[in-house]
Amino acid sequence: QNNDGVELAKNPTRVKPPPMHKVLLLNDDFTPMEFVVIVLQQFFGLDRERANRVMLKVHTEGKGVCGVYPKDVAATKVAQVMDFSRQHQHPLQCVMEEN
Ligand code: TYC
Repeated sequence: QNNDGVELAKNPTRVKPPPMHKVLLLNDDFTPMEFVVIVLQQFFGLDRERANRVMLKVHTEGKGVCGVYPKDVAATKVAQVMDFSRQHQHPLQCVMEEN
């Protein structure tokens, strides 16, 4: 029996939480700082101060973590940010990586 109470013939009992994935923004020379701050607030729930801090980290260090989520949630965030950036004709890149 796994930890959802479901009987399983071969699958091992799930003992670990689902693997988490970082969502990162990458720096570029063209996307306005203000647009990145809006993305961080709108899609990652950061307040303006935290959003500004993450944006400046990406700007100076090349990349920065927006949040850490289960795989499907992380993939949705990446797709939403990429769509939003393209709609506004900015080259902003959002990627995910497993922890
Ligand atoms: N480097 C950009 C600029 O100077 C700002 C920027 C920050 C772009 C973070 C992308 O993920 C990014 N306008």
